[in-house]
Amino acid sequence: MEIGKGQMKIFYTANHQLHSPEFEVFNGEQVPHSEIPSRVENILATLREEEYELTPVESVTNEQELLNILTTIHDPNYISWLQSTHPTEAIYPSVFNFLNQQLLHGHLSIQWGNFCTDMFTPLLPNTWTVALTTAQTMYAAGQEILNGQPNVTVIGRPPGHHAGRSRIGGYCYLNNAAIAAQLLSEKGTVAILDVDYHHGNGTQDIFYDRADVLTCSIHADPRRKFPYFAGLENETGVRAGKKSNKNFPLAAEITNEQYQPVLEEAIHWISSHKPNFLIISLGLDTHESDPIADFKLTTEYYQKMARTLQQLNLPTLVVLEGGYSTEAIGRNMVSFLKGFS
Ligand code: SP5
Ligand code: ZN
Repeated sequence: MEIGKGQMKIFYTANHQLHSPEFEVFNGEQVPHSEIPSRVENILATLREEEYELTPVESVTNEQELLNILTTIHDPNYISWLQSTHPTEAIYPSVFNFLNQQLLHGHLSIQWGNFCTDMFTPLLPNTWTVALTTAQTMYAAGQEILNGQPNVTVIGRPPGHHAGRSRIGGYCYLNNAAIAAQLLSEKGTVAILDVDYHHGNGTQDIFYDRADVLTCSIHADPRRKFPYFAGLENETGVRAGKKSNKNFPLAAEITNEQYQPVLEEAIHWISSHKPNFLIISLGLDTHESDPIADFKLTTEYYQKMARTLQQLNLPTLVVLEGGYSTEAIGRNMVSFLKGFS
């Protein structure tokens, strides 16, 4: 099936620049943050040059439905805390609450430690507003798919796939892919394929005990790279979700030629479960130029990746996750989208 530009709908978040973390903390040191507004700005500029039509999502118009979805996929305590907390400066966690099941109070940096797993993911004054707009964008994209649009792409920030049910991290706050998956799961089985360089641990966590949303991730081996504590092959799901999760951890410096057969195996696994909808968590941090990752995929390869994904012949929602080369990210996104046209 050939999909022209006209049949491809691209949404973006208009206010994403309001969430702009300055630094992350690694081993006690402040280093410049990687998940910055110029990532999405570079993509939007490149798409405009290529004359793609872009639809902005300016405001949250379905707040109640959104909150219903968000409190299904995330811990309601986390969502209500995020919604009702209004920090006036960047909050980094100081203590992580692994000691008890109670929610700890005190300074916001203590409260953030109830829900956060790392020091890469600060809570900023506008994080909730921006994350909720991206959530709205995912909701709109899911509705487009339900209305028969064959391919919808969402260019938004912050990313989502490291946000789990009640523990978030890795630059992510609300799990964007999971929002659309939850919406689509009311009408059929959903498969989420995560091709970000990093394991989609949050997405895996949210759907780990469910059969109606399959989760599959191709990523750097977590024994070597973030998120470190999830992403191995033997994580296959529990209870109703048994065998509904599949992980492909890979070595460093993977080339196009080495990636392609893994992608085909992932597609084979997905198609054997006969899903009705496909969601792609598209991280462009697998590119050879990425400053925080070490795969060797080329710009041209993303076109082949998209063509390969079309073998599944499913309504497909693509959502941006990582990708930190602010030079190459736009070209890589265009290459991917060309694979659909
Ligand atoms: C969505 C996504 O791709 N999240 C990835 C989070 C990975 N964080 C690991 C942080 C270690 C790298 N720090 C180097 C920062 C240089 N600016
Ligand atoms: Zn990533």
